[in-house]
Amino acid sequence: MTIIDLRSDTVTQPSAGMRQAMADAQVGDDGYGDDPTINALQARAAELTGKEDALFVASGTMGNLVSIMSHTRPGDSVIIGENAHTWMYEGGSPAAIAGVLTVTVGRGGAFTWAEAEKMVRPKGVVYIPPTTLVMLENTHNCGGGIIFPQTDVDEICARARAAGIATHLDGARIFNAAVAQGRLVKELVAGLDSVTFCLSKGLGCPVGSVVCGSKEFIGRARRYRKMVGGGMRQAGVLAAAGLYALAHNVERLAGDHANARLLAERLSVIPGLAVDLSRVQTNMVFAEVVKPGLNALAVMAGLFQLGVRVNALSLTSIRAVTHLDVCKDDVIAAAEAFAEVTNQR
Ligand code: TLP
Repeated sequence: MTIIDLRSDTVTQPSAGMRQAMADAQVGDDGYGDDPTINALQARAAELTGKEDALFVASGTMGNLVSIMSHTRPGDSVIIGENAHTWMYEGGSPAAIAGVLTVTVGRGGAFTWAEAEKMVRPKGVVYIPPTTLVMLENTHNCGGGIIFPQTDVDEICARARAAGIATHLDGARIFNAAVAQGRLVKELVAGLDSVTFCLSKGLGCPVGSVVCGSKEFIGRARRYRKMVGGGMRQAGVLAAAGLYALAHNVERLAGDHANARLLAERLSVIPGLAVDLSRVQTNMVFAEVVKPGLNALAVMAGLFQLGVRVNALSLTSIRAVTHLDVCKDDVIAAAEAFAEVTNQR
């Protein structure tokens, strides 16, 4: 049976070209700053994000954690969007390791400065955890892969800066946001103090993320990366995959977005499923199971029998993600499987 895996864009296999680039990579001990391929990746990441410097890290979770640690002190409070990945799925690391309080704002992922401002807590009062960081996520995973409205990003950054509060972007899928809007990543992140982006999602690498920011910030992040066990050695073999992805796998994200739209349109006409097409903006499709007596877990299990893999994020909600290992015919076949499972049960 052919498997159509729509659980995430993290499931991609490194391509032959990427594996060759990894095999050919020149490497050195990054503990001494000697790995030329890691250095090249970090320089390229800084250039693409318009920041001074960059740091290769093991994962998006590590990138967000070392960024929080670099912007805050234990006991500070951090404003973050509702259902942000960092809040939902990073093991509680902001609280457990960085020692910060997270305060959630907004609905469905994005938020405005007006919403954030209400939750800003002042500095210099002994009993108040001061707000030192605002975190955004673009695209927003649990929001359905939606794009954070750029006017809000820019206003939040400007107003936070004026208030002496740092801003960090979980830009795990910022390249999806850029391609979908026909804009450069550096334009989208210009107002932010720091950004983490992932190589291991739609860009198709086996592992790795990059944190970008000022030289001083990256210096701090490097120290925290070491503290959490993320120091690198001859990891240029991994960085080579990242350089390959940035050269070959960015523009093609538009195809993933077109496939997600096609899937969403097909799912939206299946009785028993509901899809908010206005939220299908990049490579994710969220379908609500609205048929009485049927739930998302049963649909997921039924699809599994037919070789289609998706994730149930709640009893009613299913997420399907397109990526470089699924084509148009795959999403058409997946939609047919959804119809079969939903009609049968
Ligand atoms: N997201 C994964 C799962 O953890 C849910 C996925 O399948 O979507 N930020 C965002 C917005 C993410 O979606 C993810 C991973 C991360 C950070 C964490 O990246 P990793 O898995 O590299 O730590």
